[in-house]
Amino acid sequence: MSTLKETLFKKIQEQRPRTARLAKEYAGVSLGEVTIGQAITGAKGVKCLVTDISYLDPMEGIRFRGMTIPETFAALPKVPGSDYPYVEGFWYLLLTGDVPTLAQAQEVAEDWKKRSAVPEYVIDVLRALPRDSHPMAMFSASIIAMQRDSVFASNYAAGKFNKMTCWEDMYEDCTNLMAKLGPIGAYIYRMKYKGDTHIEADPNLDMGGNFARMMGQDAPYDDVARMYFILHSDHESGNVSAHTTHLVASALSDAYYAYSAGINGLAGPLHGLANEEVLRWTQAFMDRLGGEVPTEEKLKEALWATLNSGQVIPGYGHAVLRKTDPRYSSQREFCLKTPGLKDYPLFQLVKMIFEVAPGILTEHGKAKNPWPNVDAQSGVIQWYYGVTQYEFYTVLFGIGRALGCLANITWDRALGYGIERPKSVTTAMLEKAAGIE
Ligand code: NMX
Ligand code: MLT
Repeated sequence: MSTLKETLFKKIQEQRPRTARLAKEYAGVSLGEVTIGQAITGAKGVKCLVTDISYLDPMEGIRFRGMTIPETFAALPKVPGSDYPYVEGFWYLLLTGDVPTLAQAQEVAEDWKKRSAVPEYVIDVLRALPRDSHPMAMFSASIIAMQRDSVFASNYAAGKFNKMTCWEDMYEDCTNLMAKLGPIGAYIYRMKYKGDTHIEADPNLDMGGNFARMMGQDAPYDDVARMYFILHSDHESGNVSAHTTHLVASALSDAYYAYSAGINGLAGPLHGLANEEVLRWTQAFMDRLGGEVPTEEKLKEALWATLNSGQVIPGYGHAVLRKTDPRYSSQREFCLKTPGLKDYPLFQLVKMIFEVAPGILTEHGKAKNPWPNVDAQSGVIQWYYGVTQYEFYTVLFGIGRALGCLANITWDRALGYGIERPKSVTTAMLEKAAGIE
């Protein structure tokens, strides 16, 4: 049986001539124009990034290596005794484009276990931070602290940089990081919210199982973790966390510099922090109603009040999607099929918002997409299983998002993508292009 790294190398060798041919013979082919609007409002729709790891169709939603979310969950080998796949097998899929066998997924799981110990100095860094630091700041700090262990940076400093083989160092860094992020997230959680008590990993468990264990959560939280990490993994390359990671890595910065920067982008309320904001919003609203599920009228009033105060409705809208996010639908299905959760008041409210908010956003007339995104549905599941500290939710997103970001920067090195450097123009140049005197 070939290892993941051997299979990846084979795929890289197959892919390189395709990329080289496009860059050499077709570099001048246009992929479209850039408008003034795109230059001012965040380059939305500008086609200037390349990835084969996932693709986002505005109407269909995400496909991982060509597979929809239900197809991905169905195809991947499952953890024994669970209906959910190995996160490690999903990493294999993202990196190679092949669905692994059970044995291949388990081999990755064993490899991650060997790499999963969190260095003592990371614990020291976390403990030195004020305990009320945001968990995303703690998460980012722990990643950047590990830069001293970068295989890529150390070989580069030793003069061993080679364009054709440097992907291997990136692969080592990314795998080391991937194996440690779950334990680091769980450490932060228990340090901040569980009286600084900690639980050791169990060598018999997979990544999702160990994350649940180290969080102090019983089954089925292991399945929730597996589902979460896979659903949040990748959303093609233009989203803030993936793009930031890619951008920073394009300077030949190593995976630690790149992903801690990606995490900093994920921490913004328009991006990953929206899952925290959704829970903040719904909880504050429920509190005002004394914990009762509101009437539709009261809900409409609250949504309008949010909009009229100039705030966004968190968890709704999207830069690319123009329909309900299939990651939202997947988590909604999880809630609907889970006894207890199905009738849980907070889920009832989330369901009600889904029925009401798109109509209000349409009437409001600003958002191009009135439908819910992944963040509108993720917090309620955590809350139900007792993870009620909603400022922690974006860390969960960040553990999952690493799968996509780190698979992408491994391929960036393998294909030798260039340092990113778009051109800026001045306002006067825009006015001239617009024909404004
Ligand atoms: N509530 C109120 N207004 C909205 C919303 C919303 N949910 N979504 C978009 N708008 C407004 C937006 O602020 C903008 O207003 P203005 O012209 O005054 O600047 C206008 O509608 C046009 O924005 P769009 O082109 O539809 O959206 P854009 O692509 O700029 O931004 C989001 C996309 C996702 C940042 C935006 O929809 C939003 O702020 N949503 C709420 C926050 C959220 O859920 N973020 C999570 C995204 C997913 N993730 O996990 O990263
Ligand atoms: C994501 O998962 O990154 C978000 O949905 C935002 C995006 O795709 O732009």
